[in-house]
Amino acid sequence: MDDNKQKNTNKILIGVIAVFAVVIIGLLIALFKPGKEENNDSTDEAVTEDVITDAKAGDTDAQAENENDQDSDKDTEEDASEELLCYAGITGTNSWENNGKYSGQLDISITNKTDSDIKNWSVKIDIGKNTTLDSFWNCNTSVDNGILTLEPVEYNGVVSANQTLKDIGIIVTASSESDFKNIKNATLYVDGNKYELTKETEEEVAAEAEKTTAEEEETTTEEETTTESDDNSQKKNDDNGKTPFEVHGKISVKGTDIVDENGDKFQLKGPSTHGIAWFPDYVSYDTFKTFRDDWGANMIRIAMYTHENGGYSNGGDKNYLKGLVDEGVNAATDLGMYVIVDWHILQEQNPQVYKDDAIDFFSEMSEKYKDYDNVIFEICNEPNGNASWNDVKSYAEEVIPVIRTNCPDTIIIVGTPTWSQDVDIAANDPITGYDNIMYAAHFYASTHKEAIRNKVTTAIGKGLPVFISECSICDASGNGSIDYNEADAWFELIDEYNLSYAVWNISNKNETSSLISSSCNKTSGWTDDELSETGKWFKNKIKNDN
Ligand code: IDC
Repeated sequence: MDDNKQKNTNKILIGVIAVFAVVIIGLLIALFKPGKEENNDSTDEAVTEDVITDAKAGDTDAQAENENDQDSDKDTEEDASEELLCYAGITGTNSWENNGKYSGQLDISITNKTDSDIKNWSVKIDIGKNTTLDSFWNCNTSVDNGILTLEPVEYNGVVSANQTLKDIGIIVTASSESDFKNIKNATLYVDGNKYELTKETEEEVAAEAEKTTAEEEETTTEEETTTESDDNSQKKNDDNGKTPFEVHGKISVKGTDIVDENGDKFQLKGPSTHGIAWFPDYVSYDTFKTFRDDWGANMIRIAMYTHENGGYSNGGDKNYLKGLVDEGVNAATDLGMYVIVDWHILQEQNPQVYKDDAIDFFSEMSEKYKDYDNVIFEICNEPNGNASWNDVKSYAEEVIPVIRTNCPDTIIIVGTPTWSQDVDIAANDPITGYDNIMYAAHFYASTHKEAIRNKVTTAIGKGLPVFISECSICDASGNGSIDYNEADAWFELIDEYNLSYAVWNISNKNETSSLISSSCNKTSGWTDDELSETGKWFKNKIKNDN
């Protein structure tokens, strides 16, 4: 009896333990079920997705693994419907037929909607094996078997939290229009791995969607307000509530001064773009408007490089570049601002090198803008190296008459040797036979000091009209430190002689001369915090210097 009792007790105990064990195991399974895992690791996701892709492609191992794991399958379906937080975008902005082939410009952006910076990015684009890469900007490139890889240049290696990196562009030539149109996917990689970070839960997606809609609504309202204020601000930037052009009209050169249509001395002042092929996004109405309304600028200089970076005469896409110039001229004109079209020679040193192109270009520009009284032509940014004043002068004597055929009295700025410093030399032998010709003097205050100021005063003393069509307060590389004392000395001279000036440069490139902070991707409406040190200094200068 006792034995039986003992056996029964044991059976009950074993039963209880078994039930308990089943419950614990059940709980553990429920807790660690893959479906409940948080998908916060991009690498895991990429792997899951790869498995699916492989399975579709018929990889039996991957398929078996996949079929055995329904939950993981379900997860992936959910992942696919989730919005990516970080991704590369690609937009075609311009395309054209090119000798039986098809060329076009593609702008690439990288969006980072997370609170952490993205570093070591690269972007891969399947351009196809028959497509060639013609030019690119703000990125390094390599092409392997039809796959184009873009990598950062020294100043855009980080995509800051909650920012979109822009201004990366390429121009490609494809065999046909459809091949070109097929280039539509750009994939983001970080540290060499595909980067497809998605939101963690559906709730978050919903919350984000709600936020976006709210933001969109806000933006729409803002846009409405902007459009309204646009109408008013067409008339802004002058005491009379008129645009600079409405007040000053057609300008001309009298003695060493620029005078307005009333014959009053007038000073043009405003920023210069960086090379428009490098930073096309800043060639816009909104960008220029910010300079007009927030900075008090009455002029914009549009710098089109002729040599560097697939410049106009060095393999650049002429139609695309002329299109950008046109956008800039029209934006400035709509805003009632004066605008310089700058043939930005630099690395080729001598303007004679691309003279034929210059003649064609200015023939076309002067015809196109002959009725635009706000346009100024700058025919050779900075002759340098061995280019003598004789070279420059004889170049100018061929280009000026071409412009004069269409524009009898438009102001023309002629560059001078030694990176537009030798105005004193030009003053000894100026171009004769034409009115409204000015001569360029450029300075970068940390490098160019008293000696160059003396050249300017000497030239003016000899009656030469000087235009400071490019300047900054850092060194001649466009970078380095700012020399505020020399900058002040230059502006004393500018004020004393009523000199007009253009400030290098409208971009957020990570160099001292850029006016916009390199961490800011906005192309207009910058707060002071979003300006570089140089930007803050010049904003104050342009605004308060009357
Ligand atoms: C510089 C730009 C720099 C670019 C370089 C190309 O700031 O980002 O990489 O050109 O050569 C000039 C030129 C102007 C230069 C600038 C600074 O007119 O094109 O821009 N500078 O070096 N003259 C004196 C200085």
